[in-house]
Amino acid sequence: MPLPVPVPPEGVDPAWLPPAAFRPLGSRRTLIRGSGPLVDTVHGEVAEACARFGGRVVRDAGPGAAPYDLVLAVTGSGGEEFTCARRDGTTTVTAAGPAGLLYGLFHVVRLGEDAFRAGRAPETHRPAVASRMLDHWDNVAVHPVMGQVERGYAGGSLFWADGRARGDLERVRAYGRLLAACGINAVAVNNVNVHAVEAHLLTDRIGEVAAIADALRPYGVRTHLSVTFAAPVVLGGLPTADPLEEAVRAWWARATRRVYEAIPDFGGYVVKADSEGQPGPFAYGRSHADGANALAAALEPYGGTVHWRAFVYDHRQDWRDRTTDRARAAHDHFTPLDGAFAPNAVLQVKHGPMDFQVREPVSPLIGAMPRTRLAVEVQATQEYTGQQRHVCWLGPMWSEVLRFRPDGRTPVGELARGGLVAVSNAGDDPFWTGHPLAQANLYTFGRLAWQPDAEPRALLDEWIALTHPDAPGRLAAGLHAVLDGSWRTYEKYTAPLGVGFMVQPGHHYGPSVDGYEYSPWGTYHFADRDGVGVDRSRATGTGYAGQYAEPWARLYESPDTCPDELLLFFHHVPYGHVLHSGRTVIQHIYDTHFEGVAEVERARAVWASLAGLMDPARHARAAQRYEEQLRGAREWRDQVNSYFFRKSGVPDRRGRRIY
Ligand code: GCV
Repeated sequence: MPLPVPVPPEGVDPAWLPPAAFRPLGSRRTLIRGSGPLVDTVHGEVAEACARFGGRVVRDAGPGAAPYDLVLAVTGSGGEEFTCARRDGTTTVTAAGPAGLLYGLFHVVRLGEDAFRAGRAPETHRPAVASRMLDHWDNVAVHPVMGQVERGYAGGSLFWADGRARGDLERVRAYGRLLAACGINAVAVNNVNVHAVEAHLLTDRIGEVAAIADALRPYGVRTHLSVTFAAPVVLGGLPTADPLEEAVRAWWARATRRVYEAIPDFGGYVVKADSEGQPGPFAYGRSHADGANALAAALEPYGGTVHWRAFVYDHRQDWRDRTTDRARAAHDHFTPLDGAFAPNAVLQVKHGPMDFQVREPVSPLIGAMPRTRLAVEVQATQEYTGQQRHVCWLGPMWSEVLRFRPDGRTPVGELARGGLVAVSNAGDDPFWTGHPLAQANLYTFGRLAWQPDAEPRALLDEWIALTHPDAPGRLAAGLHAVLDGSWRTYEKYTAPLGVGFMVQPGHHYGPSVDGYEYSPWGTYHFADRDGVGVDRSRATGTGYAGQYAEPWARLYESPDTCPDELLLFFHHVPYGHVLHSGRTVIQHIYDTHFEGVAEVERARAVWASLAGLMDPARHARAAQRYEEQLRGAREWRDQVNSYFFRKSGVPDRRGRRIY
C-alpha cells in the first residue's frame, strides 16, 4: 500500500522538495518492485507525483507487463546502496534494500529529466558512513536562559511544544522526508544538556519519544535520545551513577530494555558528560571509556550505539593561567583511552578543538585514535556564524574539514567511521531554518555526510535546482553569487586569522572583542599593545601544535609555515608581522574588515535584483535579514578595527575611517 506523503501545515515552505521537483518523475510510467514499509513510502511518493503530473505507477507487475520509463526495484535484503542505469528506454534503480530504494528515488528526483536521458552511464551510490545524524539541541520545556532550542535560530522545536511532544506530528513526518531526500538517517531529538524535565524522556516519558520515532521511521530516520549520565541517581533513586557499580549497570540495562520495548529500532544514546557542568564518570574516579561502556553494554543486545561526546574541557579556568589550553583538552583526555571503548561506543568529536568558530584547525583528536570509532560533529545551527540572520553557507568549510588528512594520508571523511553529525539548524519556523538560505546548510550537510568528498558547489547546484525547479538561469547565478563565498565573507568581518570568539558573551551574537577575554571559558586572544594571538607552539607555547601528526605539527609550529588563516590560533605575533599574503597582520585586519562589509553590500544588492524570480515571501524574509547582516557586519568592522587601532596605534595605510 502506498503511504501518503506528509502534508505540512499551510504556509510551511516546501524547501528542497517542492511538488514541481517531481514533474519529470510524475509524468512517466513507473514500476515498483519490493515490499516493506520503506517501499510503501517510495510508492506513496511516486503515486503522489503521478497524480499531480499525469504519470502512472504499478507495484510488482508480473512478466510481460507494458514497458516502463522507470523501474524502482529492491533486489536484496538490506543496505542503503543503489545503482541507477538507463537501458532500452528504461531507467532502472536497483537497490540493495528498501532504504536504498528510498535514496534511489530521491536521486532520480535530483537528476530530474537527466535521469531519463538516453546514454546515461550506470552509477552506483553508497554512503561513505553508515550514520548520518542530526543532533537537535531542543528542550522539551522552555529553558529560562536558553529558550526552547539551545542555540536555535528557527523558532521553536519541531518535536516539543508546551512541555511535551507535539500532538500533531505531521510536520515531523515532513521533516523526515526532507532529511531522507538529502541522505540523513538519524536524529537525536533532545538537547545534550539534559535538564530535569528532559531526563524523564528516558523512562516515564519514553512514549513521547516513541511517537516521534513513529513519525520519522517512514523515511528511514532512526531516533536517538540524549540522556544524562546521572540518570540512575535522578531517575532511578540509586545513591551513585558509578559506571562500574553492578546496580548502576543493571539500572541502565532495565531502562534500555524498556526503551526498546517502546521503540524497537531505537538508535541509541547521546551523552555529554563532564562537560560544561553535566555529570560524568570523573565524579567516581572513572574514565570516559568506563562511562561510555556502561551505556554501550546496555544498548548492545539491541544493536544500539552510544554517541559519547569528546567536548570535555575546564570551563572554570582562571584567565591568568597560561598553562591550561582549552584546545588541548579533548586530545589530552581521550587519546590515552584509544582502544578502550566498546565496539558500539562512538566518540563524537567536534570538528575543531574549540567550539564551531568560523575558522579553526581540524581537531587533532581526529586521526589520533585509530582503535576507536569516531564521529565528527559540525554545527549547522549558526551559533557563531551569524545565527541565521547572516548568510553563511558552510559547505566549503565542512568540505575542507572532511578533506583534511590528519596523518597526511587518510581524509577526515574516511576516518569518521562512527558517522557524521550536525547540530541541526531547523525549527518550527515556516522556512524551517529562519533564514531561507540557511536551508542550504542543512541540505549540504546531508549530502556531504553521504559523500564527504563531493564538490560543495555541485551540492549547491542540486539544492538550487530542487528548491527552484522552474528557476531561470539568472536566479541560479544570483544564488551562487550570494552563497558561494559567504563563509569567507563572514570570516572577513568577524574575528581575524583564526583567533576566534570576540562575540558577545552568553548569546554569542555580534561583536565584543574582549567579551570572553577575562572569563573562565578558556577562549582568549591575548591582544596587547604589541601583538595578538595564542602561542600554541611546542617551543614556547602550550604545546598544542605538538598534538598533530606530521606534516601538520611541523607546519603549525612556526609562524613562518603556519597558514595565514590560522596564524593567530597558533601564534602570538606583533602587529607588524608579515603574512604570506605580503600584508602585515594589522593591515590584514583593517583590509579584511572593510572588504567583508563591501561584500555584504554587494550580496544585498544581488539579492534585491532577484526579487520577482521566486516566492515573494521567501525573497522578503531574506531581504529583511540582509539589512540586519549589513548592520551587523558594519558593527563588527568598526568594533574590531577600532579595537586594534587603539591597541596598536598603527594607522590604516589606506587612511580609511577608523573610529
Ligand atoms: C549544548 C557550546 C554551546 C552550548 C552547547 C555546547 C555543546 O558551548 O555554546 O550551547 O551546549 O557547545 O556543544 O555541548
